[in-house]
Amino acid sequence: MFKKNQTLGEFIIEHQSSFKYTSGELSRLINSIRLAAKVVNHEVNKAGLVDIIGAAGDTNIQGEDQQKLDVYANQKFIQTLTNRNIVCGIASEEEDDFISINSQDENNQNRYVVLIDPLDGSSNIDVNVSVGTIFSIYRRVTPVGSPVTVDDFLQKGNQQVASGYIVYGTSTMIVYTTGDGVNGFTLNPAIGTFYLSHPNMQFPENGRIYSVNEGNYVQFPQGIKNYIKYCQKEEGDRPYTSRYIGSLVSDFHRNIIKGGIYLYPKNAKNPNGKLRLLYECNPMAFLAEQANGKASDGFTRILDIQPKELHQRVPFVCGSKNMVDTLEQFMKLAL
Ligand code: AHM
Ligand code: MG
Repeated sequence: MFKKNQTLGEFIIEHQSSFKYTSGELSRLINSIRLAAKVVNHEVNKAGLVDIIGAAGDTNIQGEDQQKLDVYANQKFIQTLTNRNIVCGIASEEEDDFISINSQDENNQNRYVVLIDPLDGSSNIDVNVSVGTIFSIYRRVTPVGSPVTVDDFLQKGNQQVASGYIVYGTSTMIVYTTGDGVNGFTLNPAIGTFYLSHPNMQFPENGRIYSVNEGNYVQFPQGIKNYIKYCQKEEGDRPYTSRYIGSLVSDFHRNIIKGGIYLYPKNAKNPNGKLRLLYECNPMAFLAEQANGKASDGFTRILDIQPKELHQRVPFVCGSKNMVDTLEQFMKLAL
């Protein structure tokens, strides 16, 4: 069924018919993301060479400094999706509000909205550590041909039709799902083509890696503290190994391949956690479930949370199924 070394372009065409709404619109949309990813990749790779890194001077809605490459990636993804007239709306972690596309044009029959974190983990750029792009795609809920509203974006994660990430690492990869498993494609930079390199990716059911910013330990909820102590205890296959890149995409990517759990719990500075439900947690949760893994806020399935606002944050735990199950048991016991 999977042809290794198949190009992403070929794969998209071949698998188009397995998607339940087969108008080709979603395929064209994923193709546009592929194109923007290549452009952003080129720029990310140059970051160490030219004087492009450093804060652009702006702050985003969360009050964080924006790096220049964040701004660049944000513009590229928005431009590509807008110019190709492929979506009816875009929401970005770097924009205060959602963008309605061609809202005046009644002939705009586009049915999809995209939510994007254009460059996640951007504090890693100027130290040459991998960063990523995360995207999430929904069908609009308001009538086709009318301007999009916030309701088109505030959908539960279980309504996603596709999600994925691009990791700009030692190799650049696109990993995505349209609800039929997870596949990974690696860029051959010499010819600018993504090839199927990781067909049918699956989280191992058990893992031995835990990824968390332990600097925040004293502020974590008791259940998280107890779970971390459990990971460190010498017993059975433990202690587990601690690995934390501080780039969600890269930490997730390692854990899906090797087996592990990623945690970003609430702490004093971030009482609702740090990560954004719509731009980071939902797309990663959809990928995790499609790859036999699990994603939770410690108690509840991420994909079942009803979003209330675009930039909502949520505690996030994601990874190998049995590890997330155990974490949830610790959370319940500590209540
Ligand atoms: P960002 O969207 O501002 O880049 O923040 C998200 C990133 C994640 O990629 C990463 O896992 C986390 O923030 C790291 O946060 P911290 O430095 O607090 O550990
Ligand atoms: Mg982010």
